[in-house]
Amino acid sequence: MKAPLLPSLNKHGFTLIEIAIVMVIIGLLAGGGVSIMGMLTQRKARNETIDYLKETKEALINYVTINGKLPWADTDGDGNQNNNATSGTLPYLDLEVRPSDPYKRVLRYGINSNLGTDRPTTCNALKAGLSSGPRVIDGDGAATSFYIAAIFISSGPMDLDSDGDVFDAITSGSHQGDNTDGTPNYIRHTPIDTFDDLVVYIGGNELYGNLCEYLTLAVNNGTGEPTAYVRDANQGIDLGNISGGGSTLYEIISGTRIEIRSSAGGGGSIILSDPPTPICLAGNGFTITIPP
Ligand SMILES: [Ca+2]
Ligand SMILES: [Ca+2]
Ligand SMILES: [Ca+2]
Repeated sequence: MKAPLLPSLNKHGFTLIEIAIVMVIIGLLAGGGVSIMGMLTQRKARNETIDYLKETKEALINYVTINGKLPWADTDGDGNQNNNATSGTLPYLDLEVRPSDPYKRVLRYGINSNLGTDRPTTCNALKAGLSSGPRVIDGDGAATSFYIAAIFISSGPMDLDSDGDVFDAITSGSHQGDNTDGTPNYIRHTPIDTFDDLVVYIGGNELYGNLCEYLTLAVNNGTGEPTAYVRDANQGIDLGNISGGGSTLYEIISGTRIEIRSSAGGGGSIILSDPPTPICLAGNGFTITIPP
């Protein structure tokens, strides 16, 4: 018996070919849906990471304003800074921010070693200009590295350069750097096939404006008076000494406690002056006079 010339019809009147075509279309739609969902989920995680980095930066700037210094890095993973550690993970407990990014990893964190001690050391280093510590190359700018005050990095979701560390390096092209250890410099870059880290850094000038206010102190020593020693009691150092009849200007940080003493190194006794010391100075300028 011969096979029928027309394709067989089911009870709804669709040919098998029509059903097959519909099945393929449904399959394509479902597959596309999955990949769109995946893309949206990835974008959501990336945006949440950018928000987390912004919160972290705000917390760091506020921490510096309150404490006069950056927190050291955390090197033992307990969330608290470890003294004198310039690279490690974010000390999230000291900063009072969430412990990890949306990828459930703690941020990498590095600072300039001069900015973790106290306000005078930090401000003196910032005023002089940073000349050591972590450096970064920014993929949106010149291919030259520059010194920064602090840097914090999310690894992003992947170890895209497949070096066994979820932080990535860019080792070819005009902008190169390595976020696994910041050697010779860190790198901020838009995502590429081999790099998906998210990087935020704080420059010296940005920190300076939030932290350091200087004033000029004039000290006049009366004619015939013995040498007077001008002491910064906050730092425990002599700013200088002035012989009788002399006058000197000092640039000091607002809030510094000044003493005028009869001997070097905090020795001797307080010398009578107008106004009397010890005194805490603030404002733009100040004059202390030792009467003859
Ligand atoms: Ca710690
Ligand atoms: Ca990565
Ligand atoms: Ca990597």
